[in-house]
Amino acid sequence: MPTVLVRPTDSFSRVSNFAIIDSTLREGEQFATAHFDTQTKLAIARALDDFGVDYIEVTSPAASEQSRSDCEAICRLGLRAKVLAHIRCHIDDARIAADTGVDGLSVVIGTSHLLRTYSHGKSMAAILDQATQVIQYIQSRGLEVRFSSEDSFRSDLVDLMSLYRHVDRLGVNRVGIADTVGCADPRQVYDLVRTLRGIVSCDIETHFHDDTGCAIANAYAALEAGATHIDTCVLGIGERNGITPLGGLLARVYTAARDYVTGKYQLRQLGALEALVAKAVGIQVPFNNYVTGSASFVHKAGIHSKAVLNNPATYEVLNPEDFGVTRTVAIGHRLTGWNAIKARVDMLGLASVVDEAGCKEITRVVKERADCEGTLGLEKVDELIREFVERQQQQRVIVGSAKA
Ligand code: AKG
Repeated sequence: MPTVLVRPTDSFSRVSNFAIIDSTLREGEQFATAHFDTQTKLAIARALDDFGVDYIEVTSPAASEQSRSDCEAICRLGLRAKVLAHIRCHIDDARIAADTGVDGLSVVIGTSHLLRTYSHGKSMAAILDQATQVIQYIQSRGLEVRFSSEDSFRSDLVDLMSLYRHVDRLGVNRVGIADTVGCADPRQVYDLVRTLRGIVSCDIETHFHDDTGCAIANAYAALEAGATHIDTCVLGIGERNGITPLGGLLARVYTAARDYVTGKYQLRQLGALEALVAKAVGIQVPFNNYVTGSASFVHKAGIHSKAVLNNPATYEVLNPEDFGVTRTVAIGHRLTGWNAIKARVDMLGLASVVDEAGCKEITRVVKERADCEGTLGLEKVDELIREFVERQQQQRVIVGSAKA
C-alpha cells in the first residue's frame, strides 16, 4: 500500500521522530470507571512496554500509600520503557516520588487565570519560584524532569513563554503544554508549539483532551510544529472523555510515516492491549474505534466491495494486516453487488459451476431476501449460493435426461 498523503514537511516536523508517553496508568486512572489494582497495573505496564511505548506515566506516589507502592512495583519490573511519576509542582510530592525508583518526574501546575484564581491561588511569580525549587530538587536526585503548565491554551502567552524560558534555562529535559479542557484546535496548537519551539531548546511534550473532538488532530499538529513527545492513553480514557488515544494517534501518523510507526511499535498487539484496558475499566471497545472497532474494516456498499476486492487501497488508508486485524466484505444485505457475491463464490471453490450470470442471479435473490428479512448472515448467503448450485445441477440432470 503506498504512503497515502504526500505533503511538504518543514524542518520542525517530528511526525516521523517522536516519543509516546502513555498515561493510561495516570490520566487513565482518572477515567470515570477506572480503579486499577496492583496486578492490573503491572499487566498494563508490561503490555504497554511490549507494545513499544517510550514512557509509562503513573499516578503521583503522593496520591495514596497504594499509589506509592504500585509505582515502586512497576519500577521493579525493569521495563525497557522509562517510568515517570506525575506530580504537582510541590516539593513534598517530589520528595515522595523521587524515592520510588522512577526514571523521571512530570511536574505540572495550573497557569491560566481560572486555575490560578480558583485552584491553587498562586501568582506567576510564586509559580516561578516554586517551579525553580522543585526542578532543582529533582535534578539533584539525578532524575529526568519535565515541567508543564496545566490549561496552557487559556493562559497568558507572555506569562507562559517567560515561565518556559526560565525552566528551560534551569535545564529541564522537557516542557509540556496541556490542553486541559479540550478547547484548542489544530491551528492554535500549531502556532503555540511553533512559538515555543523558538523559545526553548529542550524537548516539547503535549497533552490533549478530547472534549471537542480534536485530541488526535491536535497531537498531529503538535508533531508538525516540532513537539517531540505526545501523551496518549489506551482507548483515549482519562478525565471526562479522555485524551489522545494511543491507537488513534498511531493510525493518524501511519498515513504519513508508515515505516516509522510499523518499525517502532508492535501494532499487532494493539487489539489485545485495548481489550486488557477495556476489561479493566469495564467498557466495550467502541464499534468505531480507530483500527480495532468492530466496523473499522467492514466494507458494505456494492461499489466499495467491488473496488476493495480488486485493490483494498481503494477504500482503505490503513492496511489491517499491519495491525493484526482482518477486513470483511459484507455481502448479505440489500446494497450488495455481484462482484462481492462472486468473491464469496470463488472463496467457496464454486467458481467453475457459477458463472457471471449465476452470480448476478444469486445477488438478486440476496437483495430480495434482505429487503424482507434485513441483513443476512454469511451462513445464509452461503446457503443461498449452494441452493443455486443445486438447482443448476438438477436442471442439468433434467436437460440431460430429456436429451437422452
Ligand atoms: C491536564 O492538564 O489535563 C493534565 O492531565 C496534566 C497534563 C500535564 O501534566 O502536562
